[in-house]
Amino acid sequence: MKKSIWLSILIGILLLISIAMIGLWLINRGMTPNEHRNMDMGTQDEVLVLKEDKGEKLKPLELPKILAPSSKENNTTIYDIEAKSGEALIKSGEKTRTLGYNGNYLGPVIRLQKGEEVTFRTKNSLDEETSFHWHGLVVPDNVDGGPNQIVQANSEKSVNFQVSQDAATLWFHPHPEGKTAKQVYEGLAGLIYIEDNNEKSKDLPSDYGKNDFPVVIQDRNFTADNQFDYETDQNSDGTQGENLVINGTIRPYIEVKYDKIRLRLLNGSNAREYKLKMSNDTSFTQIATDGGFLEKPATLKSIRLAPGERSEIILDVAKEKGETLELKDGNTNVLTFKVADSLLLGPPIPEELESPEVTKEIATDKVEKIELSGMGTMVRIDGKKFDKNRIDKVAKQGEERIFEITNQDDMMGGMNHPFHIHGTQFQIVSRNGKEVTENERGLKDTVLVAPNEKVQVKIRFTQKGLFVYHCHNLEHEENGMMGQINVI
Ligand SMILES: [Cu+2]
Repeated sequence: MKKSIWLSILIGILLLISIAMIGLWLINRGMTPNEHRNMDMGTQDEVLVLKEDKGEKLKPLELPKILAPSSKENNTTIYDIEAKSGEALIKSGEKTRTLGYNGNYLGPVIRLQKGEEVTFRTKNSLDEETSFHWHGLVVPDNVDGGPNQIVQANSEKSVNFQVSQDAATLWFHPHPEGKTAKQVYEGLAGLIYIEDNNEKSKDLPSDYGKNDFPVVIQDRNFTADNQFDYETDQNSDGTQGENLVINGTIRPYIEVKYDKIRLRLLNGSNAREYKLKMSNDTSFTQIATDGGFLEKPATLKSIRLAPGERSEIILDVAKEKGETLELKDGNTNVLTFKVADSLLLGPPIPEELESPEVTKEIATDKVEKIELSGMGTMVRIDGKKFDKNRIDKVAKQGEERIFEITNQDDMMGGMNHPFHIHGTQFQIVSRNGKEVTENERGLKDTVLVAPNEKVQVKIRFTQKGLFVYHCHNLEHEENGMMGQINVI
């Protein structure tokens, strides 16, 4: 009797072990080598280690053109923006087949004034659908360019809106469901600068390409004949490359002729995070986050940038005349500065930056929970994958609320998710109940949420319509880590 009970328990245990093993085998079958590496390490860090491409010579940093208006009709400034394919000399040797806006790779800088009315005449000259999304721009849903505003191949679409927000460094990129990650990887991304009177009154470095530089940081892989090969490099936990490409330049440098230079940093990578610092370990000054100026400048020795995030920093090189410095991510050089022997001196960085009109005070106890979870193809928001026919949340225009974003740890350790929401800017209240550091207190549209972290943000939708929110690890977005909020 006793013997048979023990026997059944033993058989039961063996059965459970074999079911678990079959389950693990099934999960493993669908994984790429990188995903296996992730499993071993428990994080997405260093899936591909960045290398500084010593085979390439130092080259001047490529500077995108400032987009000139095509015309002005009535009170509207009209800009033409075309998504097209091309080729660019990024790595020495053969040219790389690329995508770009109005050019071969990346896009121009679109400079807008607060209060101005603009029309973007967008044209899709690709052989597949795309969309034109203005990341961080506070506009109604029908001009936002999200996955519901597709522009078919070889067609055009005009959008018209009023620029209503304060000075900020925003960006634009495609957003078609299932094709965003590949189109961005191949080159579709550009910067938008919003300027206002407050910014002009602050006397900040603003001479484009002289003491005010766009810095679009991306990581890419190249085949032996210098091509991007998105399909092969694609990783369901975020596609990473081992070469850093800054504004389309490998190993870029800037000749610095001013004592203070402003860098408008954008992490335009699909999935890689950066922790940037100076080679001589000096501190720098952060003046802006995603959505505009900090109330007061913040002094930092390093800054973390997740995919989609922007940060404006000012370097003071007055003590480094004649020297060469680097902005680094770990041991890899991001950007080299050749500081001139004599420097033009600019005014000090102002102590107050933010426009007095910015109203961040949101008094509400209405908490809306958002739960991020999973890795690879298993990523979800609130347990669900994206369905463009489903509305996940509803908000009232003008209503204030707190979004409490959690990142559920899982058996594999979880992943960092940069959470982005369209059509508005928000303010981070706390991480795990603690106040955030001063450099995260500006307006944001993308916030990094680490495993087991709980981030509260204050949010108010001023624009109406159906907006998406998603993980800005673009492969997670493609894997369905996206939801929709209807603002009525
Ligand atoms: Cu994610």
